[in-house]
Amino acid sequence: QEVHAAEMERTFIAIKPDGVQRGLIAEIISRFERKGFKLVAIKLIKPSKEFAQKHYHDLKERPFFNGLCDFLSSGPVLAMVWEGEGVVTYGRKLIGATDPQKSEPGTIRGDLAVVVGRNIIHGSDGPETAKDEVNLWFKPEELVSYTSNAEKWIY
Ligand code: FUP
Repeated sequence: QEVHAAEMERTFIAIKPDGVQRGLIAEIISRFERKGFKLVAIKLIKPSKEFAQKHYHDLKERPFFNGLCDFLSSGPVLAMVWEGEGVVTYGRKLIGATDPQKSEPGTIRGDLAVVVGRNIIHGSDGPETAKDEVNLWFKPEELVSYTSNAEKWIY
């Protein structure tokens, strides 16, 4: 079945400073890759606190906002865009519940994290947020459109 790249859903996924420092990059990328999602953008960046505040603007009234922004800007973050059918919702499933004490085993946070303030990964929570976050973290020319050989065996 032919599926055109232009119709394909995209989501923003970031490995936070704790995940990078703990050496979990390959483990996490591997889970998205093996599922059948396609990597279309990736870069390692150390966000400023101001940038972290933009990323988490929806949470600015929450008591943990300041600590959260300090944390996100405390070290390198691996920013990515993943593409595939249902990738926004299924990406959240792969990631697991926000609080790793509540995430199921088998999920990234369930298997690899212990506390909510160090939950190693971010994933957009809906299609509109995904568009906003992709635009915040990436320039259009950083997104790579291509056909992967595996696609005809996935779709
Ligand atoms: P999620 O979409 O799963 O990343 O969760 P939220 O957008 O609700 O929260 C964003 C981040 O805030 C979480 F990843 C961790 C942090 N957080 C806390 O530190 N304490 C809380 O009680 C809730 C969230």
